[in-house]
Amino acid sequence: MALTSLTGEELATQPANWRRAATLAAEASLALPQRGERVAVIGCGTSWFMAQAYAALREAGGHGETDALAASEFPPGRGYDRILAISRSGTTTEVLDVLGRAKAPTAAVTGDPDTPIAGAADQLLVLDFADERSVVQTRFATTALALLRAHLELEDALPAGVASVPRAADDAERALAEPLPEGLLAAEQVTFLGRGWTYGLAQEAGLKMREAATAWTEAYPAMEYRHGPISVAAPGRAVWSLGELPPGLAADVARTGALLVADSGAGGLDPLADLVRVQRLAVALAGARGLNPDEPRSLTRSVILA
Ligand code: F1P
Repeated sequence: MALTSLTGEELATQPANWRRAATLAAEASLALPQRGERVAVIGCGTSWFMAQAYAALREAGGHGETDALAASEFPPGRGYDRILAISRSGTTTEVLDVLGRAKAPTAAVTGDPDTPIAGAADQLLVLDFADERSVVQTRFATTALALLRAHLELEDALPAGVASVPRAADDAERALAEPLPEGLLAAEQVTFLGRGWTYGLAQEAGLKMREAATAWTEAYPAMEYRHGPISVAAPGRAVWSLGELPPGLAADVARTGALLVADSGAGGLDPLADLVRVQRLAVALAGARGLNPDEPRSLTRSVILA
């Protein structure tokens, strides 16, 4: 891979960042959701999708009911035992608003402690080593998820079949080293699919391609795909599953003539490492389209509303 962009350079550091995050899980544990608590995880954009992935992992692992909410859609009347925010910048207005009004204990995972989130959250978990210069988030987001996933493992609450973070990091090394699946740079459209915790990853995969390369992408829970979205699949377009496909879906996609990428999950790459391949594709596609992934159209590091 040509490392000619900040985004490309930063995404390549993910394995080391995930391993480092995993070593912090024990000391972070008091600020993180405790077993049995009813938790809301909030964020915007990429951070919301990481919240979705974590929420599904935590609940599937039996650690407790967990809602993932776009900060702007936080339902003020709901009772939670804890609110966990994810925000790389620490300045996102909607996240700060929820933390400011919260009635439950709050914690925030951030890349920058010298920001308003330090005053807004009761507890701060700082992953400054994973902060980024690129507007387009890659390593901060996945490192935040790696920390939360490692904490679930410490709590014996990783769902069956979900590997430890160091093993995911090994897979991410592979995802960085191996050639990307063929035919995707030429695809006119890509739909990403996931189930459970990997649905958040699918959402993030689609967003990454839009942000870095202005690509036409969509993302759905895999079992929703037959309920309409499959109409978009056609020769020259692609479907990429983060994690295993449900039975029968590969054949359904094959009938549309779309290219299918479905080699992560059981027996294949860790789904989080598969997201690293999508990030690489997004950077490569930007290059192929003459775009600079470090200058994503209409985006800034953080949305700060007046
Ligand atoms: C979240 C975010 C990014 C998005 C854009 C604006 O920021 O929505 O995901 O790509 O750059 O900000 P943060 O709260 O994690 O800093």
